[in-house]
Amino acid sequence: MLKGVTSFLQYLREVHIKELPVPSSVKVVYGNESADFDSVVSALAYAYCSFQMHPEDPLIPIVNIPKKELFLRRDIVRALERSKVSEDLLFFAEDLKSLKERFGPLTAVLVDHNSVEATMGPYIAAVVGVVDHHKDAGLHPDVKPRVIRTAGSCSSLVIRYWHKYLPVSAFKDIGLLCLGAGLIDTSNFSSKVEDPDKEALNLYEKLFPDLDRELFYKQIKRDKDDLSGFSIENILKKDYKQFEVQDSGAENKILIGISSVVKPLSWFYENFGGESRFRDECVKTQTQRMVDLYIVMTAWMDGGTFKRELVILSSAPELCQDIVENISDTLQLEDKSLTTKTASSPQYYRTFQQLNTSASRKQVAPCVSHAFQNIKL
Ligand SMILES: [Mn+2]
Repeated sequence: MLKGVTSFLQYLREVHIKELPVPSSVKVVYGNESADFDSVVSALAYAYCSFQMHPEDPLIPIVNIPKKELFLRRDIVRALERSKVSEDLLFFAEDLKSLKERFGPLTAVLVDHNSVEATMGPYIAAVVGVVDHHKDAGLHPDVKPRVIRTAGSCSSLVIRYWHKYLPVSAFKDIGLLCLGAGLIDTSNFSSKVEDPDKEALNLYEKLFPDLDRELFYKQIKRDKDDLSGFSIENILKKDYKQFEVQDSGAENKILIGISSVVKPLSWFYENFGGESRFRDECVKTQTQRMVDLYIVMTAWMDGGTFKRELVILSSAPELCQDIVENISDTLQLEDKSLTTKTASSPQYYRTFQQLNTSASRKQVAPCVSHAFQNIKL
């Protein structure tokens, strides 16, 4: 029996894929399009654990971004280094495409999301399992596993699911990466902690009794917040999700994009030549992504206080105005825009302090969708 994440990935590349007949229904597991720490690690952990139970039927874990974009996620890059997992062994978006081209449409387990994103539609023939902590879209009712519930980190749900079948020792080589996801998602198990997170933490404590958790958390957090040398464009690209929303009559639909960033707007203004430059970059992203509504969510610690801001822009000012009115109460938005819309600028662009700091993108995305569905067009 092969041991370790590296051996597992090497086996997939050098044996499994080479021996598969063409065509085959290749099985993959992947996280959501933001490809954040939780998504990447949940996919890797799910595949690794599954392989220990069913070595005859491996799943290929996919990091759902082009390989050249991984460098933007320093928390992931450095955590992989610490766990001695080489980037070159991982499978990325381009590998997913070539797997499909070679073997035919793929079968997938979804982690850290529970419906196939539009961009993935052409590659995935069937979903065969879901483990997630986002709002349940009610799809894939009969798959096994189908674990969709609240948890600080999806990695905790993956750990909990496989711990039903595998002994503690089976998690040794993947545990540190999963702990990293748990630490990031729950701020060192101090917020959004649910039972699955507690159970996962219990396992990590057995695996790594001597680990200084606080120190480890600080290290990962520092890596995540380290944006030195990145352009605004790259920072906005680093943690991005988009989704389409239909109104209740299914007559109109809009595409919404949300970037999450770990620095306040003032940091962008200071480091990148002022407010207008930041605004221009947001407009550029919105145009390039071809989204009707583009949102930037900032989240950071101001001294000891956790703060959030929300930037919202659109080339459809009236629609945007209506949506903002609709979400304002729930998110407790306080307008702090420096510039106002002028007759010459058809663009809606506003910045807000989001006083409801407990609402992360997980809550803001459904809130905005709901607002659009409520608007009388
Ligand atoms: Mn997650």
